Amino acid sequence: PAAAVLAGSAAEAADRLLTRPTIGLGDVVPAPASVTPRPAANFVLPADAAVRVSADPAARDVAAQLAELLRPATGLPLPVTDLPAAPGALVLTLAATAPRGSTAVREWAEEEYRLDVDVDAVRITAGTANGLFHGVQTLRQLLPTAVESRTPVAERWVVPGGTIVDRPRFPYRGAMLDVARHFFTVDDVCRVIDHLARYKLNHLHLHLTDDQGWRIAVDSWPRLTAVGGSTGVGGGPSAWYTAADYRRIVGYAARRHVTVVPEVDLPGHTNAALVAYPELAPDKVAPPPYTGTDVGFSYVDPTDERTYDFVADVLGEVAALTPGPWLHIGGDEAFKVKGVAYTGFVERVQRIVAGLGRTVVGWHQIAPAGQVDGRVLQWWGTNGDDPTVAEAVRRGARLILSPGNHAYLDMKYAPDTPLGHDWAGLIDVHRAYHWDPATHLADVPAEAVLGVEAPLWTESVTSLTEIEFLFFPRLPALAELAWSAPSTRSWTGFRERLAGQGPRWHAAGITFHPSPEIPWP
Ligand code: TNX
Repeated sequence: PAAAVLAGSAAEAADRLLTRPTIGLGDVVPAPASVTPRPAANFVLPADAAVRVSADPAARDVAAQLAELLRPATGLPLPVTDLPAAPGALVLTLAATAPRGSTAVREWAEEEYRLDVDVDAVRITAGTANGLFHGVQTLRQLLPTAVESRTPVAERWVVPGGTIVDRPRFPYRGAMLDVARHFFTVDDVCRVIDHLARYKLNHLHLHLTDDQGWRIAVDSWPRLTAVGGSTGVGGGPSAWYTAADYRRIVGYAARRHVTVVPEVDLPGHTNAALVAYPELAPDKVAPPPYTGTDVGFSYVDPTDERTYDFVADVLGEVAALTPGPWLHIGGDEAFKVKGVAYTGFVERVQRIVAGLGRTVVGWHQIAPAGQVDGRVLQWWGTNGDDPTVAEAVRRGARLILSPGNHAYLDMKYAPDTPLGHDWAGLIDVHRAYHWDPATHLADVPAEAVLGVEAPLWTESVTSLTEIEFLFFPRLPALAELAWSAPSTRSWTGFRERLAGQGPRWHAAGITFHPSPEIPWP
């Protein structure tokens, strides 16, 4: 009997050793709000694990996505079934009132979730489906790196025990993709959406129109794409999104709790539209198609009523295809439309957007135009002392911060890295990470800041691989600024946590810049 006891405890000890996770509960990007490890409560995914979920269609879909995420690498069936839970399960609960284990009735913050890892189950609880979705992204990072494999791997699927309670600092967390300078297919855009979702970003801004190309079909002005969509930087090819393509993007994003923000850039950056419809041009003469990379030379005629018919038709059709609340009207670098001609134009366009029941977003150049309810300025400056923008905020504008010298993903990492520009400086990972969105702009209160967006202009970017090289590892840095409270994060900790993402990107086939600032394993 003594030998049997000994053998038993040796087996148990060996088992405990195997069950030890390689990842700590706090090794998550972006950093969670609160992390309470329970080392005795590690969970191992059993072969008969099922995903149990509240009987709500949006919650069920998150559960289905969790199963889809885990099946390729684990090779397990992972059926998705309704609650109540059985042992060994992954449990997703939509709790309108109080989370498990709490006595007081508690309000869930927007997008908040709670993740409880115990020996018998992993439970994700949230007030809304987007909270459950974010919890799933956290769980994904707590599983062994091999979870990123597209084919089955022999692995003990250990999750470190304990509790995470997590919520975002800012409600708007996004990235922008310029599909006008170079076009990217629906599949490319969907993969970009996956990258956003992984790091809890919830907005994708599509820069749909520019001098070099018009990329969204508009039924009432068909030459915009037929003619205006036939060029890009450096030449062709002819490419744009049909209404069906765009709906596919919007639907794919919605399933991942990402809102699409469409931009129609006005009154400048419009050469492609003028080639298609010379009646919109100030001299009524079609300019030659433009395939270079200069800015600021083109504009639609702000003195012609036909221009406003065009704007109303285009924004009306784009709004009809877009479930989200935002319509981005551009407004940047219209150097040839000055003073009241410019502010008058922007004010009319803002009223058109308001008339469509949508919220205006514009680059911060629209600041001098009159306030319209709820409008949002996307600030892309490089000097945080901007009295014109501060004044617009005093008149009621809100802000999305995309400082050119911290958040512009088309800037180079370092002098010797390929791809990108340097007009706003070089942006290594530390520079992307080292600023505070709440205090970045002088004389602007933190409450005016809706969040952060990382734009990727694509004059020099031609493929998904190149997008990924510029995104990773800076996009997760900006995602952490937007999600995590300053008290939960530091550069030192971020470097370590980010390092752990490298092998995951490698396993998932994601290209990244192996920045020398990060201690990659
Ligand atoms: C400025 S930033 C632009 C874009 C260019 C970008 C290149 C902004 C609102 N406008 O048209 O693509 O610089 O970095």
